[in-house]
Amino acid sequence: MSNEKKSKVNGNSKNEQLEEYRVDDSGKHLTTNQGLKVSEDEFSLKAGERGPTLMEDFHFREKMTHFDHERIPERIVHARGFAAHGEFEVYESMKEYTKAGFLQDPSKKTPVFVRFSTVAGNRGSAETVRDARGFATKFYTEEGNYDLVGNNIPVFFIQDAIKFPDLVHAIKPEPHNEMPQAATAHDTFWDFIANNQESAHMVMWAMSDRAIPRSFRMMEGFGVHTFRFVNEEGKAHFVKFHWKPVLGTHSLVWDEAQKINGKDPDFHRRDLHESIENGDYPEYELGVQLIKEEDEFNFDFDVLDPTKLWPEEEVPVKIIGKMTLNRNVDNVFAETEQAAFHPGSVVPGIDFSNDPLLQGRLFSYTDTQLIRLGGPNFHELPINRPVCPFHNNQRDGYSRHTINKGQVSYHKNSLAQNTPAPASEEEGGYTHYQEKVEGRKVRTRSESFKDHFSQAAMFWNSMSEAEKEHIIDAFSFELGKVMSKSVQQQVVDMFANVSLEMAKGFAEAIGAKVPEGPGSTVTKSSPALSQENTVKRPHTRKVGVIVKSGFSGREVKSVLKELKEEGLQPEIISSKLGMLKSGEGEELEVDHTFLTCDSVLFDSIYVVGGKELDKKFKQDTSYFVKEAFVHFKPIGATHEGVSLLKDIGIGQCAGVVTAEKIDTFTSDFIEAIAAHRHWNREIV
Ligand code: HDE
Repeated sequence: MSNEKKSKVNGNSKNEQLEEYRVDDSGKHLTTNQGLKVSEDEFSLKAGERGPTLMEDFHFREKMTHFDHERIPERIVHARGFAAHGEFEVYESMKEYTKAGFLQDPSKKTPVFVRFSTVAGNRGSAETVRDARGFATKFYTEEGNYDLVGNNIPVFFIQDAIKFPDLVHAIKPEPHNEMPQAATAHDTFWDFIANNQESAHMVMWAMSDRAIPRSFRMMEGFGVHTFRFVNEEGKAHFVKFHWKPVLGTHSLVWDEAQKINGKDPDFHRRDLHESIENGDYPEYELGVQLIKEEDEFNFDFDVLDPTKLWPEEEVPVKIIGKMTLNRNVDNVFAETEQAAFHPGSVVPGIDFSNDPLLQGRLFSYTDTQLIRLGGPNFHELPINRPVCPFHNNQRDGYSRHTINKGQVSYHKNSLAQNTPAPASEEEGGYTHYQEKVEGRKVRTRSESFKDHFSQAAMFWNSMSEAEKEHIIDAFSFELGKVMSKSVQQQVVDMFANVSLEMAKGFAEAIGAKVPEGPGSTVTKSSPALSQENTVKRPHTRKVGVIVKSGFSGREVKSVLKELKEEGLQPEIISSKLGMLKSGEGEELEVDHTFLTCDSVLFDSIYVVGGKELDKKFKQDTSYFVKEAFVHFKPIGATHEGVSLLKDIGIGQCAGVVTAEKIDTFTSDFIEAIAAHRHWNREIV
């Protein structure tokens, strides 16, 4: 490895390992896969200038055959995903709870690879659809790979893995016409929901703003299931995992989300990719909720039920470490697409619970890779290789890379002194937590899993007024697209058990029979569930700055400088690309025209204007500002922008910051941007 390369990859064991596989083709001769230099790559070998192509043309055949096989099956769920590399560090030793090596030493950095995804859409689908998001993390630890394969919603639709194929069949485009793509707004999904009422709690999350995140960088992650932490002494705690984004948890509004899907179907991956390229590394803190084994039955939910969360006010989230994503992949297929996650990839100190959803997942993930990645050797793909050595007696199969030496490939043996040999617990061998289990073989569900509505009601009770309104609108949209009146009514009646007020709200909107009650008696709420209570920071927010030549140069430049210093990203929008000249002669480069970007792609709009504003400029500005206004975004205006805003009909109101002179404008505007959205706005 060259010194330059070494310094780039040093200190991150996964990156060092990947370096061995990286190939730089630039500046090289073109060869076949056998290494033969190719002299011609544009014309196939023919019998005569105008004659047929010859079978003998091995270069043509190799090139075409490879091309013909370039696609692999996409993931049946979570097909649309985007990933990045990074590292994880624990804040303090978790020795008291777990012996997991990567959770012991705050000075140790563990390489990670995280793949975010939507669930329902296919690999080419748009990204800001209403859906849960996958949040799958592979920790490359010294004890083997640990995969935390989570979602951005802490509960799941179903309680038993055997129902997963039914759920997914219902969510996916309907089989007779393959519509709609990446959407739950159709009959089969809602028919499934109404007839599988354990889904109520997750549906509440899916209809909430959580299902349309602003960015992968601004959403929480959850392990969903209850796992076990086991310490050196063999003592176990039930544990739930949380990822808390340092930038807070923020969402789009539905109208905006739908428009982004057209304007930039890559919105979320672009955001992640650009942030990392800009050095604004996404950060998430790892939190754990811990319940003692002896307290298993002390709650009003069953800890094994994946449709239940543990309210943070009852079981606090202990923040134990931080993950930083600091490197984009080199090749999306090789890394993101070939990454194989599996909730069963654990390390000593982390174990499972009997959650029947988790138990089924432990089967499904290896099975799916066998078809997707074409055989049993997918663990050898560079992205999936552990950074620690691995040895066993598994051999052969499609695409085997390792060359296992020697005559022995079985255990027990004497010819290789009975190696590779199992390791004792002291030597790091994984031992399963010795939970006592006994029971009859039954196909049934525990009574303790049968309350489907209390936590759904708690979720509703915890929402702010704006969030409640969004949930009613989401149900009204989704059910408004359902053709079957019967399914619509079944859903209305089902969700009357969560909140009568809510069910009435959307029943009216879709012309269904308004339910009469009795409704829910649950009054509990969990403030941690509302995004109103999240962290609010202006960092990395995109500000679309609408400017024209003749603008007030010095002042505007100082606003832009201040915004940048505070970590915001102002981007200049005007009628044409090129340079703008201020009244004082300063120059400003235009990043986008009104055509190449859109209001929905920014977190806020700052109207500056300039001299001699023509009708078209005013119309375009008006469109951008009005869109931002109805999406409750902060809007700023200075100089000529102030009167432009007045002409558009936008006066003083929440989140609109104007100033003839810039005095305190920038700090007020930044504060408005940090607030994310301003719901207290009369939209007429
Ligand atoms: Fe998955 N899930 N899942 N899932 N899941 C897959 O594995 C499955 C569930 C999750 O970025 C598949 O490699 C079953 C819950 C993520 O590569 C498949 C059940 C949670 C990803 C599969 C569940 C998840 C997957 C498809 C019910 C949150 C993407 C491709 C028992 C805790 C990982 C693949 C990536 C992917 C099965 C439910 C998260 C088919 C059977 C609950 C983030 O194996």
